Amino acid sequence: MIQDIYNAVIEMEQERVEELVKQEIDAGAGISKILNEGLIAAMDEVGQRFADGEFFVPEMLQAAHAMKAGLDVLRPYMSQGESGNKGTIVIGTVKGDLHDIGKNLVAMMLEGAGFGVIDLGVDVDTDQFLAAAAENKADIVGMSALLTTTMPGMEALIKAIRERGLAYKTMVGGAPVTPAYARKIGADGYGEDAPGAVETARRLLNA
Ligand code: B1M
Repeated sequence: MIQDIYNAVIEMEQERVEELVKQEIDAGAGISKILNEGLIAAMDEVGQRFADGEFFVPEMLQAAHAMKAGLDVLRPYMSQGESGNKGTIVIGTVKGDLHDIGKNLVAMMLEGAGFGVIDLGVDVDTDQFLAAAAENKADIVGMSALLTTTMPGMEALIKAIRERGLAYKTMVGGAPVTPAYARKIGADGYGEDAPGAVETARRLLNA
């Protein structure tokens, strides 16, 4: 049951999450149901428990490993989809920020939607983004931030892109990022979640 996946993430049982996700796929449960009601819902609860002082960093980290194990099982189903390169997206989590689960999910779904994705990982600074975007002839530079303290890294990168007169479109996202913040820092697009990021990328590139 999906509820078992949810519980296993919260209980930080990595192998059990893997097994349960496989079982649910075999039983015909939809990928988005497993993702939204199992894995993502559980991470929201983990965040709540951390905020409430019931979980600390080690628990949050282990739950993240369990979630990632589940995502790895889902990956082949999510990144197979439309073929053909609809455009190249360089994506990363901004400087000072180590959260990558949401960014990985966005990258997987963009790939599945037919975009070429260059994932720079976490803790990526402005110069690294700019170098990778130039090297890969990016159409979109995508930034993820999960901390209020690292969000300004997005604004700095967008400013650097504008100041250099570069043509890359920019897309931002991450739990604390809002459409209003995206507009304020001059981003071309915002994604609330992974499907939202795909929709935004399609709109930005008319793809
Ligand atoms: Co961190 N953490 N964490 N953490 N962590 C949060 C973000 C926090 C909200 C928890 C809380 O207090 N409730 C809080 C931030 C508070 C704030 O900024 N105001 C917090 C904190 C405080 C911290 C530390 C500072 C804790 C400490 O050390 N004292 C520390 C910072 C480390 C650092 O980055 N420098 C820290 C560390 C960690 C772990 C390493 C333990 C771990 C991350 C492991 C990893 O990612 N590899 C972790 C985790 C797991 C979380 C929570 C619990 C879960 C995040 C997650 O994976 N969510 C998180 C609480 C929460 O968000 N509810 C929390 C699931 C994921 C699918 O969703 O990432 O939102 P999300 O991605 C979504 C959308 O946002 C969107 O699409 C995704 C898919 O739907 N999206 C995009 C994301 N990027 C996008 C890009 C786009 C478009 C859409 O375009 C390019």
